[in-house]
Amino acid sequence: MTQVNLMHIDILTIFPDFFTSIFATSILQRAVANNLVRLNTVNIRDFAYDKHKIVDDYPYGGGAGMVMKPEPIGRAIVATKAASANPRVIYMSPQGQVLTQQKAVQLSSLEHLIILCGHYEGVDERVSTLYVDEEISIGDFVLTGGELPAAVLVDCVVRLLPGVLGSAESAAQDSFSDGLLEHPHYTRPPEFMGQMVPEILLSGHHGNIARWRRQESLRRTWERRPDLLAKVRLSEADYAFLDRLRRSQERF
Ligand code: 9D3
Repeated sequence: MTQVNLMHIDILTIFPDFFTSIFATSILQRAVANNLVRLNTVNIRDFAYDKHKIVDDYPYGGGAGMVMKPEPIGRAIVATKAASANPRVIYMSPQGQVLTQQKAVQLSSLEHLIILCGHYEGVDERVSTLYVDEEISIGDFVLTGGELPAAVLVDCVVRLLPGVLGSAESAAQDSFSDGLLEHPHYTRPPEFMGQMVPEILLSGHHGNIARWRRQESLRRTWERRPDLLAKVRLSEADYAFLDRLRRSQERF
């Protein structure tokens, strides 16, 4: 069988070891073994040419913390870019656009991602200006560096590549794909610590089960993430169910 879609991902970091166990785990490892993706780390320190391999320096203008020097990162990016015709350079940064499923889907069609992880206070701004195509954040909370965000992005993108998930796990049915939270899941035993599996799931009536699941999805989204409801396309039956939910709520 011929391989047509091999995504290439390079991660530029001063902590390459961070990614060893992540890349060696379950789905990512299988994707690499099946030649669906090439995952590679590039140690930015290898591109520091002074004898102490210094990658950071004090900020111009003063202030706390250190800034990553532009030269080693610049060299690392130029060397990594040379490996393909069409690389996309992404800088994991608290100042970036917040990652969404839609963004992950877009990135999953590219052939070469170069992901730059910052540390300390971040990288010299000229690196962004000269080499970075886009900056991505994973949310409004403070981490110590870009490595965890890079791992999150890789996981999120790689699972979308054709052939990575089995048809059972298929990414097309993801909750964030249809915009609603998922319905609850149950497995055996039918009773656990006095808690029963909902009768309808044991009924074998596929029509009723599908309707129940849809309604539980709507209920959870309405209760936990009402912001998502505003963005999804709903059927008449969905609206009718949500109306009933709202009215039952008003009575208490
Ligand atoms: C709050 C002042 N600075 C920290 C002492 C700013 C700062 C610099 C560097 C805050 C965080 C970081 C390191 N974070 C990342 O590199 C990062 C990140 C994050 O912290 N949250 C969400 N997404 C991302 S992507 C990269």
